[in-house]
Amino acid sequence: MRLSQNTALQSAIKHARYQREQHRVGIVHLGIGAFHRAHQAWYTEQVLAQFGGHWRITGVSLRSERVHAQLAPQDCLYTLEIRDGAKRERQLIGAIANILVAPKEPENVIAALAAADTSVVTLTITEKGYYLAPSTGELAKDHIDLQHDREHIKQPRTALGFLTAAMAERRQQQRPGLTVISCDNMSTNGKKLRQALLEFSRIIDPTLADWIAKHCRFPNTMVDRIVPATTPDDLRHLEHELGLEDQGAVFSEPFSQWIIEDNFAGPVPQWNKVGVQYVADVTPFENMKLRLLNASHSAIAYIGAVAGYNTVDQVIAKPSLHRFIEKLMQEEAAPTLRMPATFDLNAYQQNLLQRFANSALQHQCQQIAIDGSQKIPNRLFPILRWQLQYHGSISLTTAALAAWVRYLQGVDEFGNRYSIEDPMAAQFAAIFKDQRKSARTALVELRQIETLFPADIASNDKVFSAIDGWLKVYEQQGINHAIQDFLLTSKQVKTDL
Ligand code: CS2
Repeated sequence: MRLSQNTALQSAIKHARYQREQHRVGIVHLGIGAFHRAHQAWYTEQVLAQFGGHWRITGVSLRSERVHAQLAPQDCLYTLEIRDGAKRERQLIGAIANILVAPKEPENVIAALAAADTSVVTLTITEKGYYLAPSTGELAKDHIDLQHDREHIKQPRTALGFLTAAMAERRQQQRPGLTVISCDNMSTNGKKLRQALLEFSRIIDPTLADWIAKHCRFPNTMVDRIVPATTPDDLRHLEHELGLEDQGAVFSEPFSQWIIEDNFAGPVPQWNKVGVQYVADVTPFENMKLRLLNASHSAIAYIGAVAGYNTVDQVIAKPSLHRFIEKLMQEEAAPTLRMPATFDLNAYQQNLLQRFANSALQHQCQQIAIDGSQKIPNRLFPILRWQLQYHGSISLTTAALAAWVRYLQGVDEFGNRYSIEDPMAAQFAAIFKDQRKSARTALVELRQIETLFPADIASNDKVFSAIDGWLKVYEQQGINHAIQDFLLTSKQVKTDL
């Protein structure tokens, strides 16, 4: 039997006792994946249960019908299972009211965004959904998707196109502007979204861009919760436990954090009453999360994928790799941060190591490894820049970058092949076409790609000779031994100093 409004009531699963249909939609979410369901929708569920309000969510899939097929047949109800070691906690989430599949019904998406009840839009569209060149931060106006939207603004494909079309409608209907909240892992995500949207809408209609600038707000945010992709095994297991089939279930860790810049265009849910922080400046928290959590994640993912580990917890269970990640955080990433005086940055790092060790999550290295060209500029480059500026160490950051370059070869140290998912995959494939080409030779070619490395980094010989040095030892000894050796010798270097 499938989970639904009717079957849920008879099941043992914990659910909030509010009448779903009495709450109208006030939020439209673009890019509804597992993360949204375990994070923003979970916070919103608590607001609905405790404070009410018209804050249910219309979820929009910008590409596939998958989430619609998962949720629509079960009245958009789903289970959030929180996993901590052997502990499991399950909660039914009812905050999502309906799911729209953008390519099939673009006009309904525009109508939802333009609706009088809608005052908040949230987005998880991943870094590439903003169409900002990673190396320059400029809008890729001529990208084929944006070109399409410029020509067919009433049937757009991208989040920028949908927002532009909806804002035109709102202006025409004399409706208020929206609070548009980016929940993607980019530094100053709100500012970037604003810039991308203003630039794009200006091409369509300069007066519309002015209207958006005047009436809408784009708070910067820091979002955090580790939510691995759901697997068929997870669903089978849950069905066994619930006695109900739930195709929309999501699985996450207990930890959750959401910090939003206090910068709203109109009403927003009382998320601040259920654990969300509204602050004047999110930047220190964003940087902290990107440079400690996400940078470590990327390092773990590339080292792990190359050295033949499947999951984050397997990597972190190896003492030398645990130490390596700890050192990357302590010695290279943390010094670049400026946190409020009362904030315990050390405790934050130790907590991250514990979160990474959560073996119940089964967070795949290959999942985190996706889209490196988009993620690395937000995670590792800022650390490099700071360390270069202050003549600090870049050894560990370049070790992580080298692992990424080695990963792009598409084959692990045991000869197992895997595919590279990245908007720049075609360029990488061209470089690695000759399977005998070493990662060191490829590095020279990668360095020439202007859209990949920003000019200040591309021109820095120190950075590239450090990456090259790592690739050489990875080739000679394998990544595990190379890191072990480094940890032994760096200890000596430190005492020598
Ligand atoms: C991860 C993030 O896949 C990735 O790139 O680093 O999704 C990470 O799990 C979240 O940002 C945690 O909040």
